[in-house]
Formats: sequence, C-alpha cells, structure tokens
Amino acid sequence: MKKYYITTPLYYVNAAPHIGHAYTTIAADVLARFQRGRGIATHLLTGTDEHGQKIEDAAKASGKHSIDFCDAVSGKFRDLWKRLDIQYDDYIRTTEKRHEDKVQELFALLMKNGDIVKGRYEGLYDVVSESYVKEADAVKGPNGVLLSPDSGKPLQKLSEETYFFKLSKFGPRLLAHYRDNPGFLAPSNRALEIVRFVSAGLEDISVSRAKVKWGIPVPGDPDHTVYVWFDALINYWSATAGADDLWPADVHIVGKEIYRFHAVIWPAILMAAGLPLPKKVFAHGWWTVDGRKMSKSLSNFVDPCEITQEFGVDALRYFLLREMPFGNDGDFSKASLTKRYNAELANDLGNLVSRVAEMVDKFLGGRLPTKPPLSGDFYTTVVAKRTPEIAAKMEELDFHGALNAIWGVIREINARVNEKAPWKLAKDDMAQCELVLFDLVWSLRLVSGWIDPFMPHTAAKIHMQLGVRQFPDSLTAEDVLSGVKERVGLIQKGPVLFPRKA
Ligand code: ME8
Repeated sequence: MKKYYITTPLYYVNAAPHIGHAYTTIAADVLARFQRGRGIATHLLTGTDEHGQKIEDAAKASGKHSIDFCDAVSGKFRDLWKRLDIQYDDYIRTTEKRHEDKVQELFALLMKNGDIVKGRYEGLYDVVSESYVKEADAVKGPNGVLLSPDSGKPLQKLSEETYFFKLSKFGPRLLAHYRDNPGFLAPSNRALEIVRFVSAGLEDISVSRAKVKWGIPVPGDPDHTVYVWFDALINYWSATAGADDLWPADVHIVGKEIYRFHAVIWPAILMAAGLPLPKKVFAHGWWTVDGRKMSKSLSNFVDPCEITQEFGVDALRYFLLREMPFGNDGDFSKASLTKRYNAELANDLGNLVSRVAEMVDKFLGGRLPTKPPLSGDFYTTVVAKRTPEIAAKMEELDFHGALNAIWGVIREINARVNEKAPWKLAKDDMAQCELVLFDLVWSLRLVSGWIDPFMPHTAAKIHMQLGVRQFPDSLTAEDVLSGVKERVGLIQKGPVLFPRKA
C-alpha cells in the first residue's frame, strides 16, 4: 500500500530557521497529522540543503569546516522541529551518502541519455538564491552594478565550463502534463504563472559548477560539482531509496519563490529519468515584516522560539495557518497574534471549554447520561454535519478555510450555551439540562478532533477535561500525583487553556 507522502523544502543551513521555515513545516505536519488521524499511512519528509556556494561562504565566514558548520545549523532545524511538535518520519541532509549516491546515479543516467551535455556558461549568478539570472532580469544598482531582482544583492559574473540539462526539450511535455493533471499545480492562480512561463519557451540550464568545491562531484568529471538545486531537488526521490511504498510524492509544499524549481525543473528532471511525477506541487505565500519578505538575507526575521515562549507552541501553529489563506502573503506582527490569541483561543475556545466542563461537573457530577433521548439534536444537525466540508478543505491544503469553518462552529456552540442557559435549566428542568450539556460536550469533543492536527496539546487537554477515556501524552507526573488520573473519564474544568495576554 502506497503511503501518503508529503515533503517540505530542504532548508539552507546558512543561518538559523525563522518563522518562514516554521510555517511550511507546520503546514506539512498539520496535513500529515490530519491524514494519519483518518487512518491513512503517511510519511513526512523534511531536511536540510547543505551544499553550494552560499553554504561554502557561510562556513568560511564562521571559521568552521563546512561539514561541522552544516552539522551545527542542521541541528538547529531539528531542535526547532522538536519544539514545534513536528512529527516527521524522515530527515534528509544533502551531505548524506544515501543522497549523494542517488544524485550521482541520476546525473550519470541523464548524461547517458544525452539530456545532460557539456558546454559553457557565460552569465550572471545570484548566490543568495543560488540561481542563474538573465541579464534582462537584473536590476541596475549604483555605478552600474547588476543586482539580483529577488535579494537586491550584487550578482556574480560567471564564465565557466559547465554541464547543461536540456530543459528546453521538455516544454511541450510539461504543458501536456499540467493540462492533463489539473491538480498538479496549486493553488490555481500559481498555475497560470507557470503555464505562461513554460509556454514562452524554456532554456537549457547549467547543472554543474566548476569553481564550487563544496558539492557532489559530477560522475566521471570530479573538477565539477553538481549545481546545488539539481542536487537538492533529488532529495525527494533519493530519500525513498529502498522503500517501494513512497514514490511518487503526493504533495511537495514549498514557498512561492522556489515554485519554478519545483513545478518546471523538477518534473522535467523526473521525465528525463523516466520516473513518475509527484501528484501535487503547492506554493504558499510569504510572511512579511512591514511589507518585506521575512528572510535571512534581510535580517528581519522573527525567531519562532521567542514566540512560543510567550504564546505557547499551539498558539503559534494556530496563528500561522489561521491568519491568511495558504497561498497568500501576510504580515507577521505580535499585535495581530495577540489579538487572535485573546479573541479566538482564550475567548471563543478556551472559555467555552471551561464553561461547559464546569457546568457538567457542577450540575451532573462530572458524568453525562449514557444515552439521552435525542431527536433533532444540535450535535448532529449543526456540528457533526460540518465534518465532510472541513475534511475537504484539509485535503486541499486550505488550512485557513478549515479553521474558519471550525471557528464558525465554535461560535455557534457559544451562542447555544447563551441561548439555552444550562445554569437556569439546572434549576427548573434537569432533564433538559442533561440533554443540552450532553449535546455541548459531544460537540466540543468533535471540535477537539478537528483542531487536533493544528494544536495537538490543546486537543489532548480538551479531551482530558471532557472526560475522553484516554491518557494524553501530555499527562505529567504531577497530574498523576495530584489525583487527575483517578478522575480521567469524569468531566471537569482543567487549567485555563489560553491565559489572556496583555
Ligand atoms: O530555498 N515566508 O531554502 P531556504 C514563508 N534550499 N515561507 C518562507 C519564508 C517567508 N518569509 N522564508 C522562508 C531553499 N520560507 C532551498 C530549497 S528544496 C529542494 C531547496 C520557507 O532555506 C518557504 O518554504 O531559503 C521557502 O520556500 C523556504 O522556506 C526556503 O528556504
């Protein structure tokens, strides 16, 4: 049985991770948790991109040997993923032998097929994005210096012998693939861009560097190293070596600035190698700060650890996927995080769970009637019927849409509490009170299932407060000693889920 296989980009190790990297990896983790939760065998791959000129330069500047430098920064990414509760199944580094062997194997195959040939590259190169830049796309800076249109940094002039990949020949096949597989390019507004770009005609690309030593040697020609993008893209496939239940990937999730690499070059490499293409390549938007892309090169990045120390891991995971549609850009500010935290997490969700749990404890001794006589109940008619719509949005990676729908339901549950006023019913209609509370608890149990991929700790805490008979991973030794363990299964108010922030 093929596993549902999700990938993130392999992040460069030139600097520590920031909110932008956390964003993609959290999104991939949310999708993986969602799929696992519905019983689908899932595989999440992430890792680090460690070769090339940029890393070579950064290692030199740090005074470390390249591999020691890579070890240290790659470790920071791993540490962050642990902190952010990312459940990845594999972590690949491009400096691992398992990867290097496969890159050489594929490079040699394409040379043999005649899809990689030797030539000469004369032109511009952007070290920040590790990409070749056309003269026409360069920006003229002071004193006529040519600058990268992306990073604004000076471009290098290269004149070297190189190997070319015959990308130009794959244009018609790529266009046919986009046409026949409408789900391949996502979201759909990005598809147009790619189709236009390919339709305009593709040029062959240089896939080796003569002057960069920190890379994988070209098979049979060790004076050249494999171009870092050709090297890195292959990770998605090299990581599947020895497993016949993974390739092709179900979805590659990437940022929009590297979409062409994934939607044009990568599929063309796979076509040249005779390998199946991934099912979907999804490009999300950028987190900006005061309107400018958050990036290592601009030094305007936000440290995810600082945010989690202040707001908690679940709140960061929630905010990143809630703030804007997956695909759009959004500005990161503590003010908008605090606003959503207080309104949506502390108030809409946290207060609701506390109120409901407290009422069941107070009015029903923490126990729900096992089978109340239900007809036209709120749980079924208002809440549970939304599951298919939410699942469909998750499947389409519309995390923002799914959270919107979930919070719509949470607001309806809040309105229901106010409308039915169980505290009044407890005085004059106990049977009705039981029924209303039963409905509310089951509704919240379902909601906690929906939010579980986004906020696993919060979902576990809600389960515990709502008496779901399961010891959550987060149950601590103190909980057991303080007697919470004995009360698992009973409904009771727990610690405040999201303490309000000033
Ligand atoms: O491009 N907003 O690595 P990288 C949203 N090694 N997402 C952002 C972001 C931002 N401001 N900044 C970074 C590379 N990201 C290559 C990839 S894959 C074979 C090789 C996320 O370290 C987003 O996913 O520059 C983006 O595409 C990725 O980090 C770039 O990471």
